[in-house]
Amino acid sequence: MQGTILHMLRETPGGFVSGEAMCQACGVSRTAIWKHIKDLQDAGYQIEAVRNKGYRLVESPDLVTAAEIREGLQTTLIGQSIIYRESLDSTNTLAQQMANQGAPEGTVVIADEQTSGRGRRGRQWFSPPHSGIWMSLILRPELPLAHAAQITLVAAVALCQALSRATGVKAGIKWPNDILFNGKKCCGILTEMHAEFDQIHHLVVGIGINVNIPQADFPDELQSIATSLQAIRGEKLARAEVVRTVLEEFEPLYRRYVNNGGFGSLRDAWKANNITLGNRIVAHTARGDIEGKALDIDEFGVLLMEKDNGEQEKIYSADITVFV
Ligand code: BT5
Repeated sequence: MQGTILHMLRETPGGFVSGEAMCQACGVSRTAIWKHIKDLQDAGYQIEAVRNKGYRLVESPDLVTAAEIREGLQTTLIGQSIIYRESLDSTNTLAQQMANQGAPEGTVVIADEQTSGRGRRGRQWFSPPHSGIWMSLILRPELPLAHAAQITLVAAVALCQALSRATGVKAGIKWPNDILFNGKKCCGILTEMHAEFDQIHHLVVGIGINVNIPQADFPDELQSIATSLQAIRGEKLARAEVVRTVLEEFEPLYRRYVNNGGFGSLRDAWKANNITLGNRIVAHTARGDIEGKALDIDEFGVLLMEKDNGEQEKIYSADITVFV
């Protein structure tokens, strides 16, 4: 209902919407409308109420609530259900629970802050309040297990395109799960999965984007390696709008991944957005560090590198350092 009220206020920019019109649209009493307006004001919306005129939206806060994200969202699958919480330990944890309980494909779990945001291999993800996008997508692709990890690469293409669009500055993908601007990380992806036999039961794609974090607000250990959209663009961005851009870029790529049986058909798009291939890299793998040149990525998303002794090596899983 709050979504309907906000929508009506936004449809009349600068003007008043009568309480009566809201009552009719929502099918509730004037008192109920007034209560919702109070709740919106408490959440930070500046709404002016004038007797005999109605309500006017003066200013909206930068929120990532379901109502804010839905406003004008152009997708038909991803984000049809949105679960918002002010604070969560990790959106991936709640998304996993909800997926296990049958939440539909395309469900988005999003929080204003995370108290235990996580990266890969038990690392921490800095997720302060009011300034980032910390969200998880629940997906149920009907694909064999072998294709599950490729979803990280699909999401990376979508994010790279979305963040380039949002800032007007070209972002780049560092294999496998980082989006960088000028060599600094602004977004990371954490895919977790649940499989039964050889089939994917569900995937949870966790996405962290630093949006309105001034460079000085990153902790010391992230100062030289992290950046935010605000730092790149030179001004704040509306987080809900960035979420919509991400979901809208992701949906068609996800459909291609599902309908064409994996990452192969997105390989060219990945290559067009990557900053990994052609460069010297060190792959930090479970078997130790491997140095050489990143040559190519295959249709399964595996990185091919040429070692300094001329031998070729396939990298399935690693952190990499790129020397540009
Ligand atoms: C990642 O891991 O990059 C995956 C990050 C996924 C975060 C999202 S937020 C929503 C969802 N819920 C979660 O709990 N997680 C997901 P990895 O490649 O392991 O990188 C982690 C490393 O990035 C850390 O060890 C730090 O060095 C660095 N780091 C931590 N926070 C950062 C931030 N906000 N921005 C840039 N770098 C960060």
